[in-house]
Amino acid sequence: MRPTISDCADRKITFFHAPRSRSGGTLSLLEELDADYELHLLNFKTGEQRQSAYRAINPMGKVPAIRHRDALITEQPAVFLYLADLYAEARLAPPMGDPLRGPYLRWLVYYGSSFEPAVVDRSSKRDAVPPSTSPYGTWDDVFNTLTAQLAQGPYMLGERFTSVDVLWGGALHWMTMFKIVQETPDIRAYIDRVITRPAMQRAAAKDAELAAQQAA
Ligand SMILES: N[C@@H](CCC(=O)N[C@@H](CS)C(=O)NCC(=O)O)C(=O)O
Repeated sequence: MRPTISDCADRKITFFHAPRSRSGGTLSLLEELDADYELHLLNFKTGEQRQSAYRAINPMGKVPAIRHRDALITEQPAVFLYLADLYAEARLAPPMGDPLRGPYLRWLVYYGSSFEPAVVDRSSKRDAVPPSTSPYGTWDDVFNTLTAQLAQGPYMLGERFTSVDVLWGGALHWMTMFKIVQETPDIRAYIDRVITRPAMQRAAAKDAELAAQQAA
């Protein structure tokens, strides 16, 4: 049998992270996976992410980004897919052939391709484009699709906790905190279920420590 990526001994990645940013979700996932990584910290306050040294790594000047061997992976859904497959033994990614693989891909990609664009449009009070030309349709479509899925709980894919929940639970946590997304009882219960996990708590404490270090 050909070796898979998970058989490879060399699974250490470089993680490009800025405290208190979207890359906090990846920090949580790395903690859930008990992954081996080297941290490359960026200081948003000094605009380090927009300077040439980091642009040479990620031309978008954004985090999260990870590097594994010669490959750079950006975009949260891709980063989550890559890491959860790389550390498959943590069982946060239903494998190929598992009936949950399709829904798993769907909900990770939906987050980046529909949900975030909808949230950003809504929070910046942009004029909506016609639903048929928008990547997500309408905010109501997006929100109702999410709440209908969560109502089936306890996790996005039902009984099984996956990396999808690390992404969605963490994002809904900050989005409801900043009142960008409306908090319903199901959403609140879901967030609490996810963020109280020991690994999620450890990641939050690490992120706070890194933020404090940068502020000092
Ligand atoms: N499409 C990207 C978005 C990443 C993103 O917007 N990251 C923000 C962090 S909150 C960032 O790096 N902002 C710094 C900047 O643009 O200067 C993804 O899904 O990962």
